[in-house]
Amino acid sequence: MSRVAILGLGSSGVAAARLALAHGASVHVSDLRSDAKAVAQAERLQQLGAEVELGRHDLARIADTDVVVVSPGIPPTAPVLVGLKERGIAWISEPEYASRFRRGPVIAITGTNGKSTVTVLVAALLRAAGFDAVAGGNVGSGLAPAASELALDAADADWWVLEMSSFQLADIERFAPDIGVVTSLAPDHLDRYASVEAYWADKARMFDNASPASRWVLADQPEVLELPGDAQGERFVFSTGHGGSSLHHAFERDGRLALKLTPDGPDEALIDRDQLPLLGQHNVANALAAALTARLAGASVEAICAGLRTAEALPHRSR
Ligand code: UMA
Repeated sequence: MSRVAILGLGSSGVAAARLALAHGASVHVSDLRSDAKAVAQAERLQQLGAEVELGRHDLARIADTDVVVVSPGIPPTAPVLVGLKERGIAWISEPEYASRFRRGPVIAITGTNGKSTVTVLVAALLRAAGFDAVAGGNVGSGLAPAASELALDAADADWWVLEMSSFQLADIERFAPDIGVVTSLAPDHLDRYASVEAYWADKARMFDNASPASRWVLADQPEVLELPGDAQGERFVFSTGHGGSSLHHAFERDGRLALKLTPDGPDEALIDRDQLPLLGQHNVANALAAALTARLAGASVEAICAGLRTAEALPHRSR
């Protein structure tokens, strides 16, 4: 029986604990909180067979396991992670753990702005094309489940579309998306990172396990185009700059969104910009990123057009 330690009793910790228990692991969960909500969550997991400790992390107990899964809200400077590092104990993020139970292709979407909208939209476009596609990961806010919930309820779906935050990418090990998307890069989370470069470096970990079969969908922004470095795989670029160029695989031309997957291939006209229900230039970029990704995943142009025409904005989210 594998022994799994889970740090943090938020939505990702609870989901990872349920996943580990469902696979017969012996599970130890701990969280510094001990408020009423934490107690209620702990009781639910205890009923499923987990050992839960609130109010502290017992380093010796955590070290005595095979896998340590860390919640994204726990920074590397947290005493528990510093203590594990001192003992030479490695840990992984919750989507890394979840993806070990995945038996099909994965699309990963990261970036500073746009990643939630693109994640939900890619899944919707793939469903419009008849695929069993599920969105999850960092999205949160009740809009999509944690990756571990997908592993529990949709392990065999045709496509997983996972939003990955820098915190989640920081602690991957084998995670290797079939298609990876970077929507944009801007300074963010500087309360946790010493520099913007350190934040972007965690996002760049998405490319760590690249193979020649990997496909990368990148915004036409210098920082984004540089992020993969010399990672293997094919690059595709979306741009809201008018007209498109030989560098662009998704673009807007004469008021219409279009794709061009190969330099010699045909333009594939999508919908008019005015037909996109999502407002604002940033959502044109999101639509182009999602359309290009869905097309690479096998959706037809017709299905993508139908999905774009009925795209819905996420409540209270601009990104
Ligand atoms: N904790 C400890 N020990 C510590 C520090 C914290 O036990 O030393 C505990 C806290 O008490 C808390 C838990 O660890 O109970 C941390 O939980 P969490 O903050 O990781 O929250 P989750 O509910 O698991 O939500 C996380 C993501 N949160 C963060 O990254 C901060 C959610 O992203 C995500 O939806 C969810 O996993 C499922 O994947 C939210 C977010 O704001 C939406 N993300 C940031 C963003 O989008 O900018 C990155």
